[in-house]
Amino acid sequence: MNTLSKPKILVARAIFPDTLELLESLFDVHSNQADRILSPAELQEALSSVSGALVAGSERIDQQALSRAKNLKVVANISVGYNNFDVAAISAAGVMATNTPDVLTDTTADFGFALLMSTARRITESEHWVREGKWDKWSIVNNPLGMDLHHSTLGIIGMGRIGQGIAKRALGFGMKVVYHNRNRLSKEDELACGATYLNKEELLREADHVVLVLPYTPENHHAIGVNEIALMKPTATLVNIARGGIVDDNALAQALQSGKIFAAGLDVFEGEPVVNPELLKCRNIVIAPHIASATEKTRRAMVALAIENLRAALTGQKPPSLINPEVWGKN
Ligand code: 8YV
Repeated sequence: MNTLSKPKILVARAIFPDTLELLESLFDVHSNQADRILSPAELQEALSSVSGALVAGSERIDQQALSRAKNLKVVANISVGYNNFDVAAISAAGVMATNTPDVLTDTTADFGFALLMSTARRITESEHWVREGKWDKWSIVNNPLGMDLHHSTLGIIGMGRIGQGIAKRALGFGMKVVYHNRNRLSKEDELACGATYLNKEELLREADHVVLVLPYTPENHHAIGVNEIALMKPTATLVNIARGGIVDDNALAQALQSGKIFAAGLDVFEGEPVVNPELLKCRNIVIAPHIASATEKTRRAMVALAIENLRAALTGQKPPSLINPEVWGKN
């Protein structure tokens, strides 16, 4: 293939250099290795001349972004969650949309569990305690005292692949697992996770630890706010590895500051990468910068799957993780 016949694609965020080289052998690549997030106008401009685009959660793909994208056939998200996509607008434009499920399930479930442990056992707070020179204040009752995970009740809201992965890890800790999900799991899947279905209110009342792994949709906006937090135990922890906006961050900060719940572990935030200053004031919080899928092996696997989706779409094959199959074969 000479350069002129290669389809033109956009790589909207920096990717691994060796992967970029591979892409350049297949496509005429316009990449953003500088990794400055494109403004909506820049994204619209960049999409106007390409057949495919590799994007991430930082790129909002909606009617405005697509308004000049006359040749675009596929937008491939390097992410399993796709709340950055207006799928209806993408489908209306006849464009295929893809995501990266499965390849990040175990890494993300590991991280969910790590954040849960770190939150319940106050690991980052303890580190600050040591760095502030307070170790000499050690006493039986004056250490940062945490909450046990083993033999406690874990409530998982959002029981997809990652939620189920967390449930399976919890079994090793002898935890009782309860879950809430849009659709109840099959008996077989419930058994494999050792998980019991509860409605959301029951779960919030019963759980010692609540982990959020549900997709962000308009219905799930502030699914955890003042009223939901009020149902939780004062000794409970809340972990969010799903999306910012599912939790009302102002309400959470207020609850953490007034001791309505014990602690929170957050990988995602409303308006990230900015973190609500009231949350930053809380000592009983573990903060991570949206790193649940961040191991090199998994990020490479996500990029590889996104590329495979893009390559398939541009060579007349059905992409392996097509979100909007109704568009398939129509563009
Ligand atoms: C990504 C994620 O790192 O896959 C997801 O849904 O949240 C993360 O794995 C992030 O969305 C980058 O696009």
